[in-house]
Amino acid sequence: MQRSIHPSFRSVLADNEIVRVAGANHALGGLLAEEAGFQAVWSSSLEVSASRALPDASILSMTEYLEAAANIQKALRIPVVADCDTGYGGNLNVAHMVHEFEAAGITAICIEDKLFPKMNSFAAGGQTLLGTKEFADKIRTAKAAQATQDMFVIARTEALISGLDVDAALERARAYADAGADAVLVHSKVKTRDQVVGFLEGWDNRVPVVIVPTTYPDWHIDEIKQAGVSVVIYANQGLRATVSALRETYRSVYETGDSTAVENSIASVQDIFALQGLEAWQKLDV
Ligand code: SPV
Ligand code: MG
Repeated sequence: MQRSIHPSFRSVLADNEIVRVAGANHALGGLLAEEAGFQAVWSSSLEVSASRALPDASILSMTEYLEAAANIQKALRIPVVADCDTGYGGNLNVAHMVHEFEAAGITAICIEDKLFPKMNSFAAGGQTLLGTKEFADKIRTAKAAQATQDMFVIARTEALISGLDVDAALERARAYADAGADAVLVHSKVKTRDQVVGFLEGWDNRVPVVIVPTTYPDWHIDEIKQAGVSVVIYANQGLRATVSALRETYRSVYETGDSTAVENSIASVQDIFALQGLEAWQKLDV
């Protein structure tokens, strides 16, 4: 029974025209995403905070997010892309973060151009951005801090989330790419793909583009590929599915007084054993 060895995110991106990434907050969730065929797992700040019943508002520490990402990565043969929020502070926090995530075997991190402490992109209320130059400096710091060529740094602009227009998002993304970002993530919370399509039309492909189609879920992967996107992150569908499934299961067991009604819709104990790799572990005990 050996632990999984995973390729770097950079090599997965080189081998795939489009990389599909699923959000998770623990190793088992990551394993199920891998089983479904995803090429990488997003260690989501929303999911990790929600798993602690806390808001996605820079409340947990860098160490806690690192532990979550590292635990997912240890179980997988596909790479984790770690959602590192704003980089947990200033430039030196970013450097420390890169050292720590890289040492833990994480090969891709994403930082966003909001102010620390940040608030989730979909929460009510305004968002304040860091200046373009200040965030470009964070990207420069992150790139200078990495120990290996493998480490992949995604610069995420929240320009559209904060109410700025597509031109502003493009200007920021260009500055981040020029500062050394390996890819740019453009996030949008409008209910159509229009803003992101506008961004892609103005983008000169100097680095790959990453999107998170949470509010425009009807954009099919083939069309996304056609539009020139390289990485798609389904950031929180797993978490939302878990909440629905647990809520319904607990409700049913409590209200009916036994668990007969849910038996056919929940995983078997044997299924859980298989996901745990129990058989291989038992063989280890010689
Ligand atoms: C996350 O999954 O934590 C993200 C995406 O950063 S979002 O929740 O849309 O901000
Ligand atoms: Mg996040």
